[in-house]
Amino acid sequence: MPIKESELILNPDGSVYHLNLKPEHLADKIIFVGDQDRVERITKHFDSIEFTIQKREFKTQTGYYKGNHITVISTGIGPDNIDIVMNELDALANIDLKTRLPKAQHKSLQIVRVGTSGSLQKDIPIDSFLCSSHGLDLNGMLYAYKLDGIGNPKMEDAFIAHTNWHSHKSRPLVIENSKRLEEQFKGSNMHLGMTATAGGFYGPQGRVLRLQLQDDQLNSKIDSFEFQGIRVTNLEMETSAIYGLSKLLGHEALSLNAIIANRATGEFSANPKQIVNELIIYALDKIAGR
Ligand code: R1P
Repeated sequence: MPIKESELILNPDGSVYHLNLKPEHLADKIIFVGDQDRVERITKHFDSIEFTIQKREFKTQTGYYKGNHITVISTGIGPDNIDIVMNELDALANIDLKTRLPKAQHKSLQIVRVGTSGSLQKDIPIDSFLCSSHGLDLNGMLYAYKLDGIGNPKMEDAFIAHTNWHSHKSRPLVIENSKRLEEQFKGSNMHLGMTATAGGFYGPQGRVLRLQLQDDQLNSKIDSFEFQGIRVTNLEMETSAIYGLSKLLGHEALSLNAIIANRATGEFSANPKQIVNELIIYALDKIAGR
């Protein structure tokens, strides 16, 4: 049965609803950034740019970097936006938009997030790089989907017990990265750790302005959690959603983080743009095989 017009919404020009992209605009190698202004900070290094479009916070540019065909797209902030971006990118790759039927041949995309994040550990300082070995989902968006065993129930149970996780919140879910991409992007200056993905910036990440938290000790319990040598190193708002939907849709994903804050010491980078620019160069060099 073709997917109905109300479910897979296309614009009058045939592009997907939010991203405004057609299949020919998409490369197999994709870089996600949060901030729409970060797209050109990446593509200014490209040899050529063949396509640019923006709708809302979703800005896309596709071009070539040292012979590699790459799409850079801004996702905006949060797991709800990742749901939109991942589903629409997968539709471009794996659904025939004319017949509205899944294609016979599955195409796997390679997705690398180049984002910012706050460290939870004193020994992972500001202005460093971190690659997410796992996404620790604390926001629950993924529970809309049949999860088909993508989590790690033993680690999740240990985390729930360690943090005395409140039963009204969604069950934490641990999802692995693409080991192949981790191997490709690893480096001596790249920390590795489990990244917790929150569904908000303030309360959901333990920040207090004027509202009290359900558990004001949660961040310190998260940062003291350890399971088989794995600890939670940092907090941000997209990684677990990218890892989860990539696993379910058959894509490879890796999240790279520029650490711009340290929640354990209270420090914030004096020049966050610089460390993000350094991570951009690092990621592009790894794509180019350097
Ligand atoms: C919050 O300020 C935003 O910054 C981080 C968080 O994940 C969230 O999206 O990442 P980006 O700088 O990549 O957007």
